[in-house]
Amino acid sequence: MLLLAIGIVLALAQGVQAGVTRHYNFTIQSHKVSKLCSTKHIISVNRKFPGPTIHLDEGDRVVVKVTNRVPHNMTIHWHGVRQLRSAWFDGPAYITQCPIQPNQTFTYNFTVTEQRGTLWWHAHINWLRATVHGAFIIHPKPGLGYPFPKPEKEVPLVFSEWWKSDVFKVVKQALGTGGGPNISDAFTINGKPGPLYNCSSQDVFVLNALPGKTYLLRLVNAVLNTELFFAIANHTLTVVEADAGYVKPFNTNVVVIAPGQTMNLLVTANQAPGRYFMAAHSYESGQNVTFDNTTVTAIFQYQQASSSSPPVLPPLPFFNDTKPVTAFNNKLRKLATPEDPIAVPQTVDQHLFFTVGLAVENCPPGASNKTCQGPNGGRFAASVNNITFTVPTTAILQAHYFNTPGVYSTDFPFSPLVKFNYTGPSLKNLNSINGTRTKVAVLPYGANVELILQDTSIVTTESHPIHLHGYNFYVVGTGFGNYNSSLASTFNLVDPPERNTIGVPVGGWAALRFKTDNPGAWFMHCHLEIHQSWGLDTAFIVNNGKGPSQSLQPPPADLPKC
Ligand SMILES: *[C@@H]1O[C@H](CO)[C@@H](O)[C@H](O)[C@H]1NC(C)=O
Ligand SMILES: *[C@@H]1O[C@H](CO)[C@@H](O)[C@H](O)[C@H]1NC(C)=O
Ligand SMILES: *[C@@H]1O[C@H](CO)[C@@H](O)[C@H](O)[C@H]1NC(C)=O
Ligand SMILES: *[C@@H]1O[C@H](CO)[C@@H](O)[C@H](O)[C@H]1NC(C)=O
Ligand SMILES: *[C@@H]1O[C@H](CO)[C@@H](O)[C@H](O)[C@H]1NC(C)=O
Ligand SMILES: *[C@@H]1O[C@H](CO)[C@@H](O)[C@H](O)[C@H]1NC(C)=O
Ligand SMILES: *[C@@H]1O[C@H](CO)[C@@H](O)[C@H](O)[C@H]1NC(C)=O
Ligand SMILES: *[C@@H]1O[C@H](CO)[C@@H](O)[C@H](O)[C@H]1NC(C)=O
Ligand SMILES: *[C@@H]1O[C@H](CO)[C@@H](O)[C@H](O)[C@H]1NC(C)=O
Ligand SMILES: *[C@@H]1O[C@H](CO)[C@@H](O)[C@H](O)[C@H]1NC(C)=O
Ligand SMILES: *[C@@H]1O[C@H](CO)[C@@H](O)[C@H](O)[C@H]1NC(C)=O
Ligand SMILES: *[C@@H]1O[C@H](CO)[C@@H](O)[C@H](O)[C@H]1NC(C)=O
Ligand SMILES: [Cu+2]
Repeated sequence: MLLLAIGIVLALAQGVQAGVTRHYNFTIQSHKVSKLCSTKHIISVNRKFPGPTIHLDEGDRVVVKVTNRVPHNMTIHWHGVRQLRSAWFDGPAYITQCPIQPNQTFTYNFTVTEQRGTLWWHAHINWLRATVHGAFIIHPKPGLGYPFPKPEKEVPLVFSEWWKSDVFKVVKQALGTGGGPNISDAFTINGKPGPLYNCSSQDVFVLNALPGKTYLLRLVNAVLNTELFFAIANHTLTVVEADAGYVKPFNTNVVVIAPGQTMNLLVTANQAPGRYFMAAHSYESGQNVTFDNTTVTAIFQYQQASSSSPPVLPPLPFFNDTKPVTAFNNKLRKLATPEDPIAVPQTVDQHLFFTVGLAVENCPPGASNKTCQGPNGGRFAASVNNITFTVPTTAILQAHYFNTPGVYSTDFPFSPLVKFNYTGPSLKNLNSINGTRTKVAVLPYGANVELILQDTSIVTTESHPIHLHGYNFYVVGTGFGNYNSSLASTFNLVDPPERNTIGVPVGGWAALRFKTDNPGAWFMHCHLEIHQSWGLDTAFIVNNGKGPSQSLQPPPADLPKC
């Protein structure tokens, strides 16, 4: 017994060997939850909300057997994991795989290399990610530490959005009426809304802090439809990582995090012993958009603090205040040290210019006006380069690999066919939908791509958190108004942040660069769930390069069928 204990201690001291396999079982179940004076069934993994945290070391293999025990189709996406040559396990429904149908299983099986930090996993079908999500933590390789002092403790803070009603009803109603979705009733931190809501005084996440110690907070924004401001009363936050990429540490009082994004912060318990709120509320940049304006809280509680003292709330910027967002995002700089190298493409082989924004579909002839409650008696939609994406009924990756015709077309325009003043006066009267289509943009292997994402004012300008699957990109520039190529001279090609999700500035643009070193079919979409449903999506197909090391692996035998 003693020898065994010594053996375990030695094994821990030496660190687990890199390249081990981490096994998880995910059972998709429905379970009853009481929150905010009401009870409902939610769909979750292993009856946990948020779901289990995945832990691994860089270089490990992750094997997750997913068993679907609910009467809904399911897929799981490993958000931000590059899936080098293993696109089959990326997860977006009908892009890389057909869904795992009720009573079916599918085993996700992939390695995680050249990445470390906080990422997350979530369902990637029909708003199920509302309750099916969790943190995905990649620890540095054994023996390698952090580029900052080792924290006392590491604490995931997973933000999500809570409706008292069933989320299926919320999306069904929005898509049925053509109008905006009903707003949520609360946000939660690690599944708990905190005491500022009705019937929630005890339903709060508490971080117990020791005076003088430093904590690593691993933030995950799993919220569906709004970006967030976050702060801790009276405490300075040090940002050390964004989207699993180290950044040059900087201090801030407030953090901005969009759905899909993750961020690591250090906070030191250096204030008078007490109880301090960690709080978040919406950053909503769209005009005339109704949104959840409530405040979610958790408590940063010092060991000696009296539990009777009411915690103090931090000030948060006003909901539509873009200035602190710009200031925050402009501070993000990749660490870019010999241990954390950077590879920004310095030249460009392929220029892409994509408009992203909301749109209006004219009320279809003969349709009831009950189904046309969007702007100007039409229906809300969204588009990229004026294409409203239609999700196919066969997975694009399968169609690509097996040369199945008729699933998608390859003529996604590399720049808008109609040029206009993208951020000028609202174009509400323009029917901005050019049919709904499954068009993809095909890119060769090994190309240096520059992608300009340009917000539009067709309905309202708005910050869109655009997520690209299978890649990280360098954010080499952002700005307001319309992009033009003379702005390329202002790009940061030295230490731009490397991300997988970028909040394109409201009424502005973001310039991204990446190298097409990962073959497959890769979804790109707005991570505001309602915008994704409205078609603010597209996909890339990146062709194989030369030889097996530049080619997609064959599909797994248990890949679900449509
Ligand atoms: C997963 O489930 C299988 C079958 O029930 C079991 O044998 C295995 O130990 C489980 N693995 C983990 C990591 O829980
Ligand atoms: C799934 O399996 C359960 C138990 O075996 C069965 O009751 C249920 O009808 C099955 N559901 C479907 C959709 O096949
Ligand atoms: C996972 O993939 C590896 C490499 O292809 C393979 O050797 C292993 O058997 C797979 N494991 C499972 C559980 O499918
Ligand atoms: C703590 O923060 C609150 C709210 O911003 C502020 O009113 C108070 O003065 C701060 N206290 C200290 C000691 O800084
Ligand atoms: C917002 O609503 C007001 C009042 O209905 C309207 O005058 C204005 O044009 C709207 N703005 C946008 C950008 O839709
Ligand atoms: C939130 O919105 C509601 C409804 O529009 C409004 O009555 C309330 O004052 C707002 N609360 C805050 C904190 O802005
Ligand atoms: C922000 O909201 C306030 C109050 O709702 C409004 O008066 C103001 O015009 C908005 N600012 C912007 C930039 O939209
Ligand atoms: C919807 O259509 C009905 C029947 O055509 C009409 O009576 C009603 O006024 C319309 N409602 C709106 C809000 O336009
Ligand atoms: C685009 O619209 C904006 C806002 O109305 C205006 O200031 C700008 O001059 C316009 N740009 C062009 C090129 O027309
Ligand atoms: C989008 O396409 C539709 C249909 O072809 C066309 O009427 C509209 O002018 C286009 N809008 C834009 C902004 O390109
Ligand atoms: C609409 O789509 C059709 C077919 O793809 C294309 O020929 C046409 O140029 C598009 N129109 C606009 C305005 O984008
Ligand atoms: C589940 O997916 C299958 C395969 O794509 C599809 O035929 C079926 O209609 C889907 N079921 C639901 C409830 O969406
Ligand atoms: Cu969006």
